[in-house]
Amino acid sequence: MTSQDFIQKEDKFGAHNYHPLPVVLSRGEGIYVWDVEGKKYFDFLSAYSAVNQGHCHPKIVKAMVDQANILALTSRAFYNDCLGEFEEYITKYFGYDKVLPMNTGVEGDETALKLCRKWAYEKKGIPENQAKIIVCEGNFHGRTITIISMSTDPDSYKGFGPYTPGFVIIPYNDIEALRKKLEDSNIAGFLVEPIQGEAGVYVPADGFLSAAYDLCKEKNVLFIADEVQTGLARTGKMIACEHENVRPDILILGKALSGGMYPVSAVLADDDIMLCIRPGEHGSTYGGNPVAAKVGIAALEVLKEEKLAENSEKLGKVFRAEIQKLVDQYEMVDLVRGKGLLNAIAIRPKQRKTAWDVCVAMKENGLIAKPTHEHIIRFAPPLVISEQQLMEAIKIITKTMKQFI
Ligand code: IF1
Repeated sequence: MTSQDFIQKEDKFGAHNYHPLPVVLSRGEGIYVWDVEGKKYFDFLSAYSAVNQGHCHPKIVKAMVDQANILALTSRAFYNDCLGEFEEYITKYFGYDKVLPMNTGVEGDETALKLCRKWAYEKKGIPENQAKIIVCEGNFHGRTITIISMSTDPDSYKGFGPYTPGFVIIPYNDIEALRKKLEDSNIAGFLVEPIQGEAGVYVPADGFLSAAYDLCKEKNVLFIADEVQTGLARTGKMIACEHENVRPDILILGKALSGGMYPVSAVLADDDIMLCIRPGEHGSTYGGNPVAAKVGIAALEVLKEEKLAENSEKLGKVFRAEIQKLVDQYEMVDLVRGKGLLNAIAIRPKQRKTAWDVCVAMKENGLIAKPTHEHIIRFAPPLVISEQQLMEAIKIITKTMKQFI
């Protein structure tokens, strides 16, 4: 079967909820993927930062396969001999009292919202059903009905109402707006992405996160960080909040917590918050299963053993400096922004050419990335990339941009 055949099959039998780049992948290793015709690509999406450790990392594969051969799923109706080890490992790793394991990122966000509301009623004393949570314009936290209820992107929410109430939306990166909304004594939490991914890798002003955290503390409001995409070494620190020495009250992790092997997410908090949820009040069939526990430990170990935060920090600077040369040189390349190896290039559309056309051309040249909005391309390679490989990839990006000039 050719790429076209595979594409047609998906088109015929699958729901049309995606519009993928026309490339059909069948193999991955480290920073590379291969299509069904055998062509090799640099992967500059990394499954939206789920494969920070690189495709099919041998250590993570081994953890998964070994455990899958022993015991894969027990449900949480019984204990298993892997979960406690994972819980101890991840809580010590990030410095929290407790963890609540789930599977997908959006489940992590939902869990954090439930925790926050429960804490608000039990600890803060907000009257029943009155708790509100502040969120930001341009947010992306997933696809469930509650999560899209806080979205400001019509593609995400339109046609899916009625919506879950209890959210207050402020502009991202607007500390004064936050200060104002925090005057309401029914505010329980502030949910924020340290860098907005879907909005186009939008980095807030230096000091925004720490100022927001301080304001939350003043008002006894929980600071909740969605680090599903920004966490786990992607931005040059283990979590992006570290750039501003902020320790979130509730920390949400996902994606690279499995290195792309398997859906593993986690919510971390201290006892005062986490113990507000009691037996029977929250959970998941698969959350915290033995395979997820082993995969999660291996994925976290790889980040430290291979110093991926340091590599991300260092090569992110190289990437932005190199792309800045294109910005200075070519009118079409508007700007580059990001932190660590989470970056985006904005292009000025030319002769009706969009970021999509640039991504198709880059694919032809051997590098795959994804547009977000009309004119922004996200660049997020696996963090195991070397400087030499990065320079090769930049050559492909440069060559492609030149084709459009
Ligand atoms: C898709 C974007 C990225 C996330 C944050 C929670 C979740 C995500 C900060 C939910 C998921 C994804 C999912 C993917 C597209 C994507 C995305 F372009 F939409 F914004 F990464 F940049 N919090 N992000 O970024 O995690 O439930 O999917 O595991 O196809 O929807 P999930």
